Amino acid sequence: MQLKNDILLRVIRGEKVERTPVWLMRQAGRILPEYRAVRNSVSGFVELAKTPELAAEVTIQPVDLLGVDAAIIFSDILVVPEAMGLPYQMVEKRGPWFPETIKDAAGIKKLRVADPKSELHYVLEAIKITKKGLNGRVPLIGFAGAPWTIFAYMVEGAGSKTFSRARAMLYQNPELAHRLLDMIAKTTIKYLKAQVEAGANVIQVFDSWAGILPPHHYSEFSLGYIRKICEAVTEVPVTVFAKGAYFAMDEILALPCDTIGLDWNMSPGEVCKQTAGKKALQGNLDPAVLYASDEVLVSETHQMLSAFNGCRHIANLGHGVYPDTDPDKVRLFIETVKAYR
Ligand code: 1CP
Repeated sequence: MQLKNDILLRVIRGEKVERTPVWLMRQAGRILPEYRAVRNSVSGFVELAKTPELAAEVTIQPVDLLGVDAAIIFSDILVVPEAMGLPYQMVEKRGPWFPETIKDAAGIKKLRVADPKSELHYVLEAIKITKKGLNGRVPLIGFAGAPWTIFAYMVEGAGSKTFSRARAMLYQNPELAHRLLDMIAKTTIKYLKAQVEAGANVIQVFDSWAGILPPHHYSEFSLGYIRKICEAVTEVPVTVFAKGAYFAMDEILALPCDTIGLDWNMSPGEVCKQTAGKKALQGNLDPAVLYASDEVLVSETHQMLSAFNGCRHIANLGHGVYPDTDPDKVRLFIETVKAYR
């Protein structure tokens, strides 16, 4: 189907655009009272994500209520470990928790490379329903975690400031770590290809915990697997968002992907020069700017937009929108981007 608003895709393809496209990481859910209402009608996040009609409804909400230029499918990166045989729970106000974690070869032996058409059918169904509901209004972004970030949760068992157990395995048993990373990467490739087949127009790979690795480990245990994903998913453009990985920017820019996501510690001007127009850049406003006065919010947004001047830019935050952000501040951010020339 022909998209009515394809400005995001045009920037990615390197075509001329009349303004900067804009969407927000973690825009589906979190901040909208309309999301809360749907979320409260079920037992929790997992039931919501596994009910395709409802997942589609909350995916479309920010398009109607905020005016963003793309939708992102409502799901989580942790559906992948579950599909491989390691289930998670979402603990209210605490985040994800895995009753079992991967400690040794015996743990890996119990896992499988998942078949997304059966184990992740609910996400694919949600994508199909979302596409119908969007009716071509904006593109739909599919996503997955980068293998390193998924590995970190599977070994650690929950969110962590240090992910010290996950990082310990890289020193104690690198061969085992590679075996697990390889299984995650294989599952992720099948899963992303299935998302594209179901209707995703763009794919984003979230390496949320890139920044906790030393550079040599980041090259060895993360980038190689992201590269495999980029090489395999050729049907639609791929965005790589590696939070905190400014130390690896040269290698990230050399990936066969279309767009690079920047967090707010990264310098748009420098990366812009380095890309030399070969890739689109996405980001990178500090999400805390959305707590500022309207005046400061507008001026910070203008500053961010001008820092990307001269390169192909998709406006976004440098990480997910914080849950206690006022939706009116989000609207002001979006309006400011759309009005900027
Ligand atoms: O954009 C959207 O809101 C769509 C849905 C979405 C996405 C893209 C959710 C729903 N999660 C994600 C990605 C995700 N999940 C990432 C990558 C992006 C990022 O870095 O923010 C990560 C690291 C997770 C893992 C996760 N899931 C966390 C973080 C835990 C930690 O280590 O600190 C948490 C708190 C969740 C729960 C979750 N995921 C999504 C929602 C709506 C929620 C809240 C659960 C609830 O409503 O009870």
